[in-house]
Amino acid sequence: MVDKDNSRLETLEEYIIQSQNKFPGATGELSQLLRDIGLAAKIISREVNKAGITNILGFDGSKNIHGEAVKKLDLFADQQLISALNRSMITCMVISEENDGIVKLSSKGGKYIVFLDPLDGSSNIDVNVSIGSIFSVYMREPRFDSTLRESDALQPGVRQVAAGYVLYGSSTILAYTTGLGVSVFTLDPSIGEFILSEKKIKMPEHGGIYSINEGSYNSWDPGLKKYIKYCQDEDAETGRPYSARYIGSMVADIHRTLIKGGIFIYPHSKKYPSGKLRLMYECNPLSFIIEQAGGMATDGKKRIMELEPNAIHQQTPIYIGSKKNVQKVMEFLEKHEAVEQE
Ligand code: P6P
Repeated sequence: MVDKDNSRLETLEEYIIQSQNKFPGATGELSQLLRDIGLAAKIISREVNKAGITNILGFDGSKNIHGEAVKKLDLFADQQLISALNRSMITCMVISEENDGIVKLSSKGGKYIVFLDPLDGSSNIDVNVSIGSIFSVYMREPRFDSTLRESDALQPGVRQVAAGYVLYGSSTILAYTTGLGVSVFTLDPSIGEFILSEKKIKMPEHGGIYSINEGSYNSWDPGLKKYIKYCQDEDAETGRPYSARYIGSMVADIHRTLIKGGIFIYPHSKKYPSGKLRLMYECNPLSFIIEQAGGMATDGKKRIMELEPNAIHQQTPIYIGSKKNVQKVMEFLEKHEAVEQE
């Protein structure tokens, strides 16, 4: 595709097909799944961008499995993504934040399982702050058992075959990886196409931004308190004091971290003893993206993508971002855990 000044523009569809052509054995099914998500993202983007003038803001009166009031746009996004995946008959089931159990699709033989956070950060919808959709794709295991079970979906993040997010912000962008680096596309609403803006993106090895909700300071581990104090100390050589940035929408905070570097932290706390963010449809997919861009993601001790899931809505603490920043916070956590154990 070429622009009016004859410059080469690569659409998401073209990029997916070209990437697939590098694998002679590829069946095209994963490509189709990614295109399905791209289509749903365009439809959701249109609704998000006009939400203020249509009756789609606000709550629909129900609550999700986490007891959080469900907003109308959450349900709209969930429906659009699930119906797009259902139409192409290559996904056998979806697990989504908006549904308590597994959602079985028409194709019982579909080879993929997809986890979704259809509209992450939805508490920000009413105040026009960026929100996002997150997806994580696995091969169905065992392959051909006719009965679909939750246990088929409980696979560690290292088994993801694809993952990504859509960020509905000042522009709508889609970032995804299939394990060969991270590609970022920007939606051009005038032509309704996602256009390639970055491929094989590499994040800074270190960043001068820390991102955490400091409202829960009193329930943090001592090591984390000391790390945040370290970030705030003056030290020109290490670029401190760092800047504090917290949007309260994980996709937006992670996208900034991907581009500018730094660290995003959601620790366990008194209110969330196991952490607030969900392993399977927030932490694993975003960890896949960040690791593919050269970063790191742990729960404070273990690599996020090696955590063995035991529930589809399981929560976990997360420390994610530039490698040097995550390594530094883990030093503080380990050092102060050792002190506590003495
Ligand atoms: P808090 C949004 O509700 C979300 O799930 C993530 O997108 C975000 O990072 C986090 O929760 C914000 O939580 O407790 O800081 O408001």
